[in-house]
Amino acid sequence: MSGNTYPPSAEFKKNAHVDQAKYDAMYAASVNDPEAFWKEQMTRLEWSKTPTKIKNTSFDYHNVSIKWFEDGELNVSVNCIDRHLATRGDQTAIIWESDDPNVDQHITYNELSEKVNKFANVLKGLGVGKGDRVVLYLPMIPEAAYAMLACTRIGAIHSIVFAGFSPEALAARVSGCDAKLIITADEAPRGGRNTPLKKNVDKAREHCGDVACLVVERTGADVGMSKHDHGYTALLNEASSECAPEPMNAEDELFILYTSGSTGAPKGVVHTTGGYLLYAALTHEVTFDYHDGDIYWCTADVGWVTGHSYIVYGPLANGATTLMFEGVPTYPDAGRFWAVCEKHKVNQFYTAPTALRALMGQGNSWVEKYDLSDLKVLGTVGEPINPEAWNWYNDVVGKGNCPIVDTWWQTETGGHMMTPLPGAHATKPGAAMKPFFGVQPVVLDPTAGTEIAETECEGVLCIADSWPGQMRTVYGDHERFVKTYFSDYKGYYFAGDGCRRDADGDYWITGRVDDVINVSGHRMGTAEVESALVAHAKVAEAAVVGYPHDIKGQGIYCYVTLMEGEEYTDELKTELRNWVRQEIGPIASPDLIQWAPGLPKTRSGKIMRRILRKIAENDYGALGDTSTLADPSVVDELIDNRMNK
Ligand code: 6R9
Repeated sequence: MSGNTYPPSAEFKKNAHVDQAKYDAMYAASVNDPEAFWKEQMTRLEWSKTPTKIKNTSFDYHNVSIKWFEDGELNVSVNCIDRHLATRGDQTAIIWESDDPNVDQHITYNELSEKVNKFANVLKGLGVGKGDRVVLYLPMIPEAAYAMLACTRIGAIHSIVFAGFSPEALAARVSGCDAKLIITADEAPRGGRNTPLKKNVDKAREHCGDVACLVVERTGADVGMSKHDHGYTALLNEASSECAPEPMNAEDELFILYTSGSTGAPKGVVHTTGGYLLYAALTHEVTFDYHDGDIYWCTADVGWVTGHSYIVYGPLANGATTLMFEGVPTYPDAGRFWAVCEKHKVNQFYTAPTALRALMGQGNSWVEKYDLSDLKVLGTVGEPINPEAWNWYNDVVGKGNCPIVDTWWQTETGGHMMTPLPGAHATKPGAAMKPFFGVQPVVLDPTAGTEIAETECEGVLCIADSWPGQMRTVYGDHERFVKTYFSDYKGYYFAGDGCRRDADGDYWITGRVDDVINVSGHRMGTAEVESALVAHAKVAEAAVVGYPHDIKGQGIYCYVTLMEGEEYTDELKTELRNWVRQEIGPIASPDLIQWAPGLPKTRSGKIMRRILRKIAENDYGALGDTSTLADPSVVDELIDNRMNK
């Protein structure tokens, strides 16, 4: 099953931070003596108080507790800005590429410092202090990075809500963390169209109450300001450019980021200051083989964890030049990614398989038009990458010269957990390959919950010990944290993914083993879409599953039962699609709705999703045992419906 392997070139290996021998030695050190390993690594950060306690962690179900560097003190903005000023004040920190291909901006570390200090004073002026929560609902503009860093400067905790989420979803997150302030923009230009962010905030406040709002003027549109609203530019112009950094304990909360799980509403994943930053910085340097002077571009949005760790915190902690892109891959045309790579001489490029699949379908000429000779390393994240897309990335984009790092990780893990290192490992199309330093993956038998000892095996992926970037808790609900990640397989962190280990001991992620689906690299709980559907007055019941989708990886397949007497019409399907977009956001828009006058249920009333998944996949031969169903004829009816669609 291993297929072709792609070793790094001799030249690449020669210049790489980590080659095979170094990886082996460092990995062994990191798991044999984590205390010593991380004590040495922590010196890559600047601490105002050096930690003496390194690791204090327990995965014991009765007492899950994760602390790293717990008596250390530091400030994230100092690490991402101040300590670079003496040596690289005039170096570009952020290259901003606007939605409009004719507009860009280079922001030096000196300029970043000035903006962040001023922004921090603006926040203080609005009454925000240490420990307060601030929600960011912003386009991909430099002010998003300024806002994040300004929060860290004063010890406020940010919670970013992706600008594609609806007012309803925004309101839930604002209330969920009891935010003191929302930072937004008038509008968000993307792909030539403007999303009315400030108007969305106004709608959200109908649900979550009158939280104060700071409005960045991105397009200058007239958005109507109430007494709860403040214009950004005027306040920034008045603010002092000096704001003393708040010394933070390593375990003080840095940010909250809501993410979907298999049950219930999204959870507020909590990351803390020291361990997270160290892990983001180390992984950024090692995984991408980032060298001083390189131009690095991650195409994610800061609304997702990838944007947190690999647009802002990791790169800036390393004094890197990080590119931030406001637009979409297909605007003004399908060559945009490659045009930006050529224009800014990008060396490391990090994107999602879904974008590659979409661009692959547009033909090679879009890539071939541009000079991509500066590219050195290519990365992917967010979902399994199919070999076709991997090969296209390797051959057409990388011209066979750029190692591909397929990075497996999660919002919960803070940074890369498994990935090939570009100068160390011969990559395999679709394999996440090797654990990062300090990460101890195990493959468990799903039912017995025991570790599988054989090298070649398949099962559920768990992690046996803590690493510094690990989430610490679910905001306001430690019990949920324990229940979600430590109760199915006692003594381990359960990631929710399945995996295969091949004969060489390399890891392949096979996808989620729970009710989470991955749509265009966006993670979604099927339960969230179901609860949006049943909130519609005409819907009695809904069951949502993923099905294979050529571009998105997985599409959203909804089985819907209507209230007694309602009519099953095509118009209603459209109405339900729009309804879900409004409840959650366009990313949750159902791809297929199938009317289901009956759903397959066990006698105890549990929906048999396994069967629904198979029907959605058009795979009727493998429905398995249907004898426990209360009414097996329901299945035939669903299959008939599916086939007649
Ligand atoms: C960083 C991020 C996490 C889930 C994760 C897994 C899937 C991410 C992957 C991958 C296969 C990869 N996933 N990277 N699957 N190969 N390289 O995406 O975080 O949004 O929390 O999603 O994404 O299923 O469990 P998040």
